[in-house]
Amino acid sequence: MSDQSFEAYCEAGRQRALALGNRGPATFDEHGRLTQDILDAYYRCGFYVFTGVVDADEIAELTQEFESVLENAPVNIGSKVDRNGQSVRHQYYTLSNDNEAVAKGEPSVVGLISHPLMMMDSALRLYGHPDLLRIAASVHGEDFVPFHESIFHKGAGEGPPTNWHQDGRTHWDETGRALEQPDGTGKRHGYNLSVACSQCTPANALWVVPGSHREWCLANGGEFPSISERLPDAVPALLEPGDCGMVNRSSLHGSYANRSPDRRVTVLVGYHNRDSAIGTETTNVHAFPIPNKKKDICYDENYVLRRARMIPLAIDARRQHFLNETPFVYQGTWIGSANWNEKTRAEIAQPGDEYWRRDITL
Ligand SMILES: O=C(O)CCC(=O)C(=O)O
Repeated sequence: MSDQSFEAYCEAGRQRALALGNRGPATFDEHGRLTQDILDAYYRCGFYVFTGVVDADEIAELTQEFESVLENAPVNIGSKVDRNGQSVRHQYYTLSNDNEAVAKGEPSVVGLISHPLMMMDSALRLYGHPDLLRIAASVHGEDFVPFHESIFHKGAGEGPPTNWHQDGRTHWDETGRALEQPDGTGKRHGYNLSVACSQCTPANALWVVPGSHREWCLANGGEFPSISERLPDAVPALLEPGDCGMVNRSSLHGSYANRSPDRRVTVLVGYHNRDSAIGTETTNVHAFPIPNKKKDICYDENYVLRRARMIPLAIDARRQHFLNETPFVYQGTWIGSANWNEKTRAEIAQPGDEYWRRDITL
């Protein structure tokens, strides 16, 4: 299809997105819970865009730290050094190797960075952001637990596509209907919340099919569409820096290759409902340096509570940095010290026992 028709598709998608009624500031009631109109729109559409959640100074800190992490990416798959010849500190980069470019000595493209809480203090602090945690408590209950974190990087003109998919793999009935109820109760797959560090336009954004979270495409021998298909009902999650796109992991979502002149950087965090995690048997695809492996697992309480510790640790790291902010009070339980200091920094990064080894795929 021509560029012109992609532009037209993008423009139509923008109009559809703005007409859905699922975007605006995060507003909370007197108990600190999201107002019902927001929850209703989220449950109806399977995603919601919160505008203006993270302030510009914090986005600047995130972006600055992200740039140095990006600079330290392996120059090509398997390299131990970055493009400046410096040793690579972490092996958490998902790269696409274009063989022709590699033959010419050009660096690979970084599409995804996993486990930013260990690489960027600004990401750890973001993870303890009071409004993000109020949103989590509103959707998943006060004792919500972690999911997984990463940073999507769709470089200008070179960002790789993300195939259409639904992440949720467990909480469907045998016919492929979601166990999650229309009011958000029941066993569920949680959400991915993308915090925008750059502008997310139709050309570089994550796209979502509204209402698709009720039915599993893979049930009864079904398949996900190819990302070469421009789905007629899909809409882009349009974000300005500081906005957050919350996408039910059961929704069909994906992103087209970014051929636009604007790069996209979105920090992805997420949380789960505790009862949907503990005791669930599934296939974990996140508790690896990069998402290229899987293992069958049943999440026991110890696993979940050790991972849940990252929430109060992040709140404490944030409290030490943003002295004038009222910290969120987490009502869940966890195992381990929740004081952020050099000892706990070393504990969460202990080789072979890093915190992300207990990421929770549902
Ligand atoms: O942001 C993107 O392009 C993809 C995000 C995604 O696939 C996910 O959150 O599962």
